[in-house]
Amino acid sequence: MLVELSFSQITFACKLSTLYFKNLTVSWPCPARLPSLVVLPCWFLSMDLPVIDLSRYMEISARSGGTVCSASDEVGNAEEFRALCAAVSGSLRDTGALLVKDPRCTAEDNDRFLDMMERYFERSEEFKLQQARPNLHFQVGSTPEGVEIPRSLVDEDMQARIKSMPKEFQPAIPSGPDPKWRYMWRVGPRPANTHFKELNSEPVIPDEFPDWKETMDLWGSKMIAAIEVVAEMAAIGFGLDKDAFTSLMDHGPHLLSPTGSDLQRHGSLGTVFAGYHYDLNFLTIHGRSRFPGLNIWLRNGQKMEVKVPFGCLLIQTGKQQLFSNCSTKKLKSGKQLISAGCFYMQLEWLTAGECLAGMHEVLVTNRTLEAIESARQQSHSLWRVSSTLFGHIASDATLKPLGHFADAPLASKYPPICTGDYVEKELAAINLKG
Ligand SMILES: O=C(O)CCC(=O)C(=O)O
Ligand SMILES: [Fe+2]
Repeated sequence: MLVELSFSQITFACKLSTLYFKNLTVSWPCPARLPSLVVLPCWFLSMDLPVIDLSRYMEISARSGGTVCSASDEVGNAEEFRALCAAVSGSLRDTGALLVKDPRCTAEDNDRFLDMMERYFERSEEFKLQQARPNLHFQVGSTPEGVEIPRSLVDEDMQARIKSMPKEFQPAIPSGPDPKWRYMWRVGPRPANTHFKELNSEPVIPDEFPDWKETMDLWGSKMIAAIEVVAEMAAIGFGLDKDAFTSLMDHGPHLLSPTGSDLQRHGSLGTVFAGYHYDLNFLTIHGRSRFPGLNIWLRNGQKMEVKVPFGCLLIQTGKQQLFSNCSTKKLKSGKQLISAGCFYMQLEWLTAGECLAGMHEVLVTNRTLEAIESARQQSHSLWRVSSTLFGHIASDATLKPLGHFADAPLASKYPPICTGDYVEKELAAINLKG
């Protein structure tokens, strides 16, 4: 089977694969030599996502005192630096996802976190309900199964879009709320003053888990450190100031948010743990899960089963990313927005050429079944735990078109919005805020 790729897709794919396979030397083909439309086998599109090693960026950045690409930089380094940043922003824009390697986020730390969360989710429902905080919109502590409603169940526009997709790329249609538990652990400093107290509440620590705080903070802070580097690289790649995103993330309500799915009870092929949705935050990072099942959709509409290579982290764009690029309609005063459908369409329209929120779902696939079988044989836990962290923009910060995006012809139609207002509306839409 053959597919047609546009010139820009080819150029970008060549850049990524060159970066990936040539260990980040910058030697992709001269665009002028590529024909304007090329026909390639479809495996080309279904190749694994590129892996960006963050350590090179960190090294070059540290050597140049943070003022990278200045005249004093070695030319080769400056080129490599720019290429790395362009690969990050390009992948986020074109696929909504990115694989990174960060030497600070070790497999040992990830395993320690997974081990503890398996022990937690294996506890009784009664125990876990003690940590639920519905009055705080479940933004700290546990969220029981059957509470979170996937966007695709309530958003008519999204449903129409799903129906219009080619059959092989359509997501599984959930029939009700997600049968997954979750734990929300707030990571990083909280703001001294905020209009959004529920979004920035004290963390909840379950009894009988003496290592809880240390384990969660260790893994959570490492994941945030990785997201911050990606956010810097993306900003540079998009032609914005290096700190354009990270300054807005400062004191954000970042949440280490592992999901916990009971594969003994919900382990049959096709069971949907997290129905087709986008994440409402800025950037999401996923460490390892011991059970596969995450599907993502690329910008071209293609569905891809994610295989995160050992030691790598998956980054996905969330909705706030889009706001940062293109802003939105006014919310503070009224109801007019996040009747999600129209909102989604506006963003899609506005960001043609820029980022889209990464759509994804989690379900029991054949590979999940194989992992269940193997876990059974080795008497390992049958709870599927995700190593998910939601990186947020600070609740009291304003989302608006940044830098040159403010000069986009349509920017004036989209006035600034307070992040906390936006988050609360989105939480209401997925049944987490009453
Ligand atoms: O369980 C997972 O692997 C990811 C779940 C997810 O998409 C989410 O928590 O938003
Ligand atoms: Fe998600």
